[in-house]
Amino acid sequence: MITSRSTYRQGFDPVSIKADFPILNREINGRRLVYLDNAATTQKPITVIEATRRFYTRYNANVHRGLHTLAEEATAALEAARREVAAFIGGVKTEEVIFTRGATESINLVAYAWGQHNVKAGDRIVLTQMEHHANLVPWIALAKRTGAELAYIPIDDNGYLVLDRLSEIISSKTKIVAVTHMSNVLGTINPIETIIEAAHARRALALIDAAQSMPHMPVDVRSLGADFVAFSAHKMLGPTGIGVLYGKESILADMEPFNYGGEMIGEVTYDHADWASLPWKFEAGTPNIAGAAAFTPALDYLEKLGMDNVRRHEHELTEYAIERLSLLDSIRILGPLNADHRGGAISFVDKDVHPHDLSQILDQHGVAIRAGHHCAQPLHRRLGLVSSARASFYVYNTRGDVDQLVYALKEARGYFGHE
Ligand code: 7TS
Repeated sequence: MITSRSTYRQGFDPVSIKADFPILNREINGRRLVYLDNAATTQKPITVIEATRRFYTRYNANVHRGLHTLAEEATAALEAARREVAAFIGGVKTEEVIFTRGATESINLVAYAWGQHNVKAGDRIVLTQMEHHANLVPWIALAKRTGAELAYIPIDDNGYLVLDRLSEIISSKTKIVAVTHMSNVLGTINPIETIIEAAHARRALALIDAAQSMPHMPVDVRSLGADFVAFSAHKMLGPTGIGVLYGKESILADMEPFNYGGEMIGEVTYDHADWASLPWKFEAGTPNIAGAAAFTPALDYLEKLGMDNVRRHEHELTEYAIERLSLLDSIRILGPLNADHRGGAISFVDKDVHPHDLSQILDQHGVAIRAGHHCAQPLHRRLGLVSSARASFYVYNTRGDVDQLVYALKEARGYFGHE
């Protein structure tokens, strides 16, 4: 049962939300599944699962090519998803919504299709010390190809960006500033408005990695003024294999394509081709039509809950989890301790038990968390760590889930002979 925006207090009930997610009925090792790996991927409500089934049982066909009923319905589903995304992210034009395989591909698209033609030797690419590899490695590769340099906005020991030297780091040589909105390790919500403004003051572009923010809080890309925004459907109740690159129309219009082939062309001869209009110029080949068809109900679900309510629920849960985890002396939480400044991805280390061991013992208690470097090796090194454990929340998580996490952490310590 989902509720309208206005009835948060009476209506936002994660227990009844749980009932919409069949997988959450599973038992793992004889315990109720407590799924706390939402920063990696979220579970899917029945409406998303049904939409996938409906696509393949009712109107599977290729898009933009056929004139038969199924082709028209499949095309309509793809374009309806695009309209829904455009509305969800703040009312942008559909020309500005490009479907990709996910946030990773969205960022690679910019690093190639924009970067290759706009970044040259001696230019600067600015990132932060807390980036996921998806918003790091494509830029390292671009810097290597072009001879550009990389510069990093540093973090402090509490997991906040240090902005003191921002106008120095974003120098006049800077061509793009690519920053995560919410860290997948620290949970930190970054002051991206300030960073976008600083980038624009130097005539640099700003790319926002919204893989962790778009699913968890209202994000209005138009009012932020970002030039590019990347995110993935699978982290926001939708299917895997589809994501979005938002780009300002004027910038996308000037860019060369990323991939070449069918679907993205205007007119082709044996020795010449020109490109389709936006957004199809960037969507070569058969797109993930089934994915788009199932992305729409995921966005519907979040819209009905209301993104303000989603944020409020996770804020409350994060506050509770930090409070409970802070009572465990052996645990060090990474990132801000104030839930106002962070999302619900909480990474931590136990002074005695390795994150992989924690994760395995927690699994014995039905609790799914992540252990490792979470695709942020340089950040872990900066924190003096190799790996960490991470619990991350979503709409269906409850205080009971946090209690089960804390209980299982204590059990894990006991298993290894610690108090
Ligand atoms: N950016 C951030 C901030 C992320 O957290 C992730 C995925 C990505 C980009 C890449 O998204 P993808 O859908 O293209 O893979 N983060 C994680 C994680 O923290 N654990 O597994 C995937």
